[in-house]
Amino acid sequence: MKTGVSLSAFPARKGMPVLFSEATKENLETIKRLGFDGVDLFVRDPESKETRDALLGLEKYGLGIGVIMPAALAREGLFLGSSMHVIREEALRKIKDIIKLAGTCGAMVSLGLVRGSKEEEEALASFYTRFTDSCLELLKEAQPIGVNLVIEPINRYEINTINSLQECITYIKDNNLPIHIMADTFHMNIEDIDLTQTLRESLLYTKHIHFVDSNRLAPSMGHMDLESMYQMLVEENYQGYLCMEVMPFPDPITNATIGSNFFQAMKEKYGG
Ligand code: LER
Ligand code: MN
Repeated sequence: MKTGVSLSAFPARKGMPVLFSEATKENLETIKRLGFDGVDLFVRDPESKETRDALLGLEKYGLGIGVIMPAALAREGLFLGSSMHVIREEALRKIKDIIKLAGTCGAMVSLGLVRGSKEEEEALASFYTRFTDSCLELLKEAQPIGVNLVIEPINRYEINTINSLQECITYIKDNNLPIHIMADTFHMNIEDIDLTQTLRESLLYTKHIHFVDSNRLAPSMGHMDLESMYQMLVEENYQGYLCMEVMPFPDPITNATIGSNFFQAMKEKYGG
């Protein structure tokens, strides 16, 4: 297993689960020194200087990129499942550019907040039809260059589609999509029932995990049994990232250090 932290190429807005804001020398040095293998990189413009500099910095420090996170597009009101054609087209155009970027650095691309919510009155099936069309369109870009797309289930207070991991597995199976899953234990803690068992059942599809405690801080700072989950992931030979997509509280270095100590202790006890 590999470990990571969330990093934004741009100054993170307050409230985002971004541990390190901007790919400064100090931040990259800290991430490396604490033993993390890489990052999930939040980008707002794949062609900007800030994004290019972040990629160069990560390469210089020998840090990988697990997933490129296009959550900033959702903030701009761009959604892959929108009922408005122009919005969907613009979201598709921008995510295709992010897929091309991911192809240059061996990363996956997340379809999380950017899938959007269904209209209050409409049936979930109508939303799914639009979102599935968008996924098929993105796969045309992603598959030839070997980029994996991952759907992230997100809790009901942020979005009203694909909230639980169980729903995500069903959606992918029903639509027979060559798409994977990014689980997030913070959202699972709100939406799923038997967390360790559900995560185990998802592993055929799950390629990346946001490994976060109940309060969206580093593992061991909240009340979740992340140790059992870690142990199960070792048993199942999970090879992907465990990424701390956490809030920067009380401050990034304290939070990252606590997480790094947790991963070190788990590795000594269970391997992985
Ligand atoms: C959203 O809450 C989330 O978990 C992120 O991965 C951002 O899309
Ligand atoms: Mn997440």
